[in-house]
Amino acid sequence: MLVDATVLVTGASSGIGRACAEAFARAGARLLLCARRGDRLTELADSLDAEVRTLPLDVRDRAAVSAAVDGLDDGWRNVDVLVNNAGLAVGFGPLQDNDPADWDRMIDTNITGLLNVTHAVVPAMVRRGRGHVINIGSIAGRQTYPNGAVYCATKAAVDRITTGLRMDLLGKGVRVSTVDPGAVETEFSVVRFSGDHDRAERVYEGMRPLTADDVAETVVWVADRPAHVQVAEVVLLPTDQAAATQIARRRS
Ligand code: NDP
Ligand code: 8X3
Repeated sequence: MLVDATVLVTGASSGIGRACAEAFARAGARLLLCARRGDRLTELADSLDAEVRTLPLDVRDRAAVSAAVDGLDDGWRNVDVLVNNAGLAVGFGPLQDNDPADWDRMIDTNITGLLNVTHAVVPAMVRRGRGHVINIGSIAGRQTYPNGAVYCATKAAVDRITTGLRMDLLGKGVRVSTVDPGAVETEFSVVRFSGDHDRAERVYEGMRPLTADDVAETVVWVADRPAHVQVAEVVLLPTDQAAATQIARRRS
C-alpha cells in the first residue's frame, strides 16, 4: 500500500523523523523531507533509494510552509501520509524559573508548527477523499512530569488536536493517528539541554531506551493498515519504562 505513496515527514533531519524517512523509503514510498537544516536533508536524500524532494523550512513560519506546499509540482502535491514529527523540548526546570522564550519555542514548534503543516496539507486530502495524518505525540502528553510543564502541555495539545482533527475529518476518508513514545535516544535531550551531551546521556543511563527505528517501524505499520482501519493511538514505551516518571535503571 505504501509503494509510490507520497509521504511528508517533518523533522526529517534527525532522530525519529530521519528514521521514518528511511523506513518509508524501504517500504517503497516517495518522500517529502522537511526540517530547518537543509544540508542534513540533502545528505539524507542522497542516501535513500527513493524519489525525494526536500523542503528546508521552519514549521513555525506559516507563510513558508504554505508557499512550500503550494509550490510543489503536480506530481508531489497530493500527500498520502503526513508525519507531523518536528518538535522539541527546551529547558528542564520549575515553571516559575523558566525562560519564557523557551515556552515560545516549544509552543510555536510543537503546536503551531504542527497546525501550520496540517492546514497546508489536509485540504488536498479532503478533496481526494483519502490521506493519513500521523502525529508524533509523547507519553509526556498523557502524564505531566515535574520540570516539564510546558513541554508536557504542548504534547497534551497534540493529543487534543489529533482527536479534534479526527472528528472534523469524519466521513471524508482521511485517517488521523497519534504515536506517543516514551524515552527514545535521539538528539532530543541534547537539544533540551542546549548541547550538554553529558547531561543528555544521563537521561538514558542504566536503562534501554527506544531507538528512533523502533518508533519509525511503528509509524510505518500504522500507515500501512488497510484504508478502512484507523489506528487511533499507539503508546510505545521501552520495556524499562512504565510511566513518564517511572524508569527501571540498572547500576553498572
Ligand atoms: P531530534 O532532536 O532528534 O529531532 C527533532 C527534529 O525536529 C529535527 O529534525 C529538527 O530539525 C526538527 N525541528 C525542530 N524544530 C523545527 C522547526 N521549527 N521546523 C522544522 N523542523 C524542526 O528529536 P526526536 O527525533 O526525538 O523528536 C522528534 C519528535 O518526537 C518530537 O516531536 C518530540 O517531541 C517527539 N518525541 C520524542 C521522544 C524522545 O524521547 N526522543 C519521545 C516522545 C516524543 P531541524 O533542527 O533541522 O529543524
Ligand atoms: C519526550 C519524552 O518523557 O522525556 O517526549 O518528555 S519525555
